Amino acid sequence: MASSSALTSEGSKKKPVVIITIGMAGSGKTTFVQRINSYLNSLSPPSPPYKLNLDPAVINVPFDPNIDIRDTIDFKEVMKQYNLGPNGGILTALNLFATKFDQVLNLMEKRSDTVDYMILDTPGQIEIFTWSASGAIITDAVASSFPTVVAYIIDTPRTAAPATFMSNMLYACSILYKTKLPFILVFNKTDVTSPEPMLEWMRDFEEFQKALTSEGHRDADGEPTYMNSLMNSMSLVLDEFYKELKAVPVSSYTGAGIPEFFKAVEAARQEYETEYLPELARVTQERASDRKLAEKKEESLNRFMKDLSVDSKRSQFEKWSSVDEEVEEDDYDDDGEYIDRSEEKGPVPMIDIGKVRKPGTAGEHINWPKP
Ligand SMILES: Nc1nc2c(ncn2[C@@H]2O[C@H](COP(=O)(O)OP(=O)(O)OP(=O)(O)O)[C@@H](O)[C@H]2O)c(=O)[nH]1
Ligand SMILES: [Mg+2]
Repeated sequence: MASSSALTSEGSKKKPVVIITIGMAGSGKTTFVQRINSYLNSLSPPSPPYKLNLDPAVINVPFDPNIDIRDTIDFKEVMKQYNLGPNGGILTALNLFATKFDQVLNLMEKRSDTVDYMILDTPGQIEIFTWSASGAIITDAVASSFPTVVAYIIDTPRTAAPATFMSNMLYACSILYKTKLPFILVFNKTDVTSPEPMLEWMRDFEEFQKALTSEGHRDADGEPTYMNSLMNSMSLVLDEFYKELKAVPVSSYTGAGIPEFFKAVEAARQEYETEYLPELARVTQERASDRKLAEKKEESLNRFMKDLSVDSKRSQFEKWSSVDEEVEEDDYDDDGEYIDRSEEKGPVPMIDIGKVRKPGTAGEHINWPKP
């Protein structure tokens, strides 16, 4: 049942928000989905989400998915049949699933009146979803039908070092620019490691510089190494990126931070409506006018080709008809017999030599070669 916050100003039901969980292998995506699922079920009134498992290789799913890729595709069979390794198998399974995604979207549309959230759990290997055609197809299809937000799950304990933090952020940055969707950085596993230093690095560029320096990226002369310079420059780029983002610390184990995560999701819904949707409409219109222009070009080209062929037919015809006219009076021979020219090939101008030789005609004085 839809909660009151899920109603539009006209009192009708708002579309559910789709949360796509993406993150490095083992960052806690599946556990996070399970945690938000139990949180939504514990609300009063409960708001059970619609859950999709897109990981074909997972053995145990702790939540009960409404749609499970494993029901339609046997990932081990895909590996066998296509002679693939585990990652190729997962990628091919996802590609096969994407070909039927219109049906999945129909099922989601059917349930959209009864749920407030739809959650997608993605495969462990992040690049399989983020850099594959099928990942893009699924993301674009969902985002063009529902308000959609990417929850980028960060393994906080494994991201505590400045270098790993930066590479994780660069990855997040690339996904943000690829999907252009509202983006939430979810610092998971905060029960193990506090994300505070990392949040400080995001707020204050100089703090990150300090952390880099204390890591000791200096050469024998005490000068920063090329690695340090590279990281310094990249951190400047990322500084811009951080301004676009909301970061929420959570623990999928204890449930800490989950209500804050849903506040960020509500803000992301607004962002989707004010920024993503108009951009989507603009791109769609641009594509439609590009298509119209291409159609118009093709149409005028076709017309031109048609005219050209009509012209060439006409000129052929005129050639023939002028010849006909020319020989009209010569269609009969001297004995009044009709000359059968059916064996003549093509519009070769025909001259009745016999006639021009006749005395008193135009060719009277011509010296015709004697046979
Ligand atoms: N301490 C702690 N451990 C967590 C938390 N969330 C997940 N884990 C553990 O992290 C490990 C990986 O969790 P998963 O939920 O399977 O991670 P995943 O990102 O779905 O993994 P793949 O799908 O294989 O990439 C498991 O051992 C979890 O128990 C958390 O908030 N705190
Ligand atoms: Mg998982």
